[in-house]
Amino acid sequence: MTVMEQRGAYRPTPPPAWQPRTDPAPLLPDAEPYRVLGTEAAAKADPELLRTLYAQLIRGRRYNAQATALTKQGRLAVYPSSTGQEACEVAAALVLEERDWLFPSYRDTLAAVARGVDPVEALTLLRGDWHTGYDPYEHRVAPLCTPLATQLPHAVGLAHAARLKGDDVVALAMVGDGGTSEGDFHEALNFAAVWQAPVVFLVQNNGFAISVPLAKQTAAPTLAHKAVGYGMPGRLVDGNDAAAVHEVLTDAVRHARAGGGPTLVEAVTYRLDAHTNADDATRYRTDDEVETWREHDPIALLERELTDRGLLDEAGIQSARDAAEAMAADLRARMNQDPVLDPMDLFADVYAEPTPQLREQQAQLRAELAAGQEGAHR
Ligand SMILES: Cc1ncc(C[n+]2csc(CCOP(=O)(O)OP(=O)(O)O)c2C)c(N)n1
Repeated sequence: MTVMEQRGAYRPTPPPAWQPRTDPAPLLPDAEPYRVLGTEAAAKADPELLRTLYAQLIRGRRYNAQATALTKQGRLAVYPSSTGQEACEVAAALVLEERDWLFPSYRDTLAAVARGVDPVEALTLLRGDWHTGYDPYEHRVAPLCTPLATQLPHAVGLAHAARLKGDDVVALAMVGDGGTSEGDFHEALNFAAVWQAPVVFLVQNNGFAISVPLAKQTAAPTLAHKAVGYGMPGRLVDGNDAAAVHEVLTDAVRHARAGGGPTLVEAVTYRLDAHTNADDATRYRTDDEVETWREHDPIALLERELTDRGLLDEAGIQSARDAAEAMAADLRARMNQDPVLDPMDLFADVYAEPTPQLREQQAQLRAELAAGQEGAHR
C-alpha cells in the first residue's frame, strides 16, 4: 500500500476516553408547553380529579384575595400573592403522597395550605409573629423559604437521605424563574442528577422576578432546557392548565419514586397581582399584558372544560364558592384576633442545643423583660 493510500484510510476519531454519558434527545422539553384543557387529552382526564382541582382553585383564589385584604387591614405584614398561579400551587400539593415532602418558596403559601397546613399557621411567618408558624413535620411541608432557591438543596438532601435509608419518599421543590439564576439552583440540580435523587423541581415561570422580566434573567431557550445540562429530563407545561400541571407532575413524581431520578418542570404562568402588597406592578408592565393573561385564567380554563362537558353546573360552581367563602370568613376571624406572644419564644427551636451566644442573649432578654415589668409596677 502506498503512503497516499495509507493516509486515505485515516479517519478522525474521538479521544479514546470520550463517550457521551447520556443521549440528550430524550431529556429535551417539548417545543411548546403541554396542555390538556381544551385539547383531545382532556377526554382522558378523571372527572373527579378535575372537579377536585376546580374546588381547590376557587378556594385558592379566595385565600389569595383574603390574605391580600389582611395586609391592607394591618393584620399581615406582607403577602406574596399567587393569584393566577393557583393551578401550579394546587397541583403541586395534590400530586404528593402523605409520606412525601413539599419544599415551598415564600410565594407558595397556597401549596402548603392545599397540602393541609392550617391557613392561619401558614401566614404566621408573613405576620412576623413566630418562626415558621407551623410544624413542618405534621404535613411534611418545609418552611416557606424567603432566601431565593435555598429550599432546593434542602429538598435534594432530604430526598437523597431518604433514598439511602430505603424510604420511599419523593421531595417536590418549588422555585420562581428568578430563583433559577441562584447558585443554589445549580448546586441542587447538579447533586440531584448525579445522585439520582427522588426530587421534582417545579419552576413557576410567572414572567418576572419582582420587576425583572425573564428576558433579562436568562438567555436559555426555555428554563426547562436547563435540565439537559444536568442530565435530567426537562418538561414544559402550561402552568395555567391545572390538568396538565397535575399530569406532568404526577409523571415526574412516579419517575422519581421508581428510582428514575429528578425532573425539572417549567410551568409557564403569570402573576396577576403585584409581587407583594409592597410592590407597584404598573411600573414595569402594561395593563394590556395583564389583560391578555386574564383571558388565560386557570379557573376560567377549567370551568369551561367542566361545564362544556356537563361535569359541572351552576349548583356545583356555587357550592365551590360557598366553601371558599366559609374558609375566608374563618381566616378573617382568626387573623383578627391579637396573637398572644411570648418574646422568649424567639429562642425556641432555633438549634437542638442552643449555642453559648444564644444562651447569653436569652439571659439578657429575660433580664430586660423582668426589669421592664418591675418598671411597669413602680
Ligand atoms: C438570595 C436572595 N436574593 C434576593 C432576594 C430578594 N428577592 C425577593 S423576591 C425576588 C424575586 C424572585 O423572583 P422569582 O424567583 O421569579 O419568584 P417570584 O417572586 O416571581 O415568585 C428577589 C430578588 C432574596 N429574597 N433572596
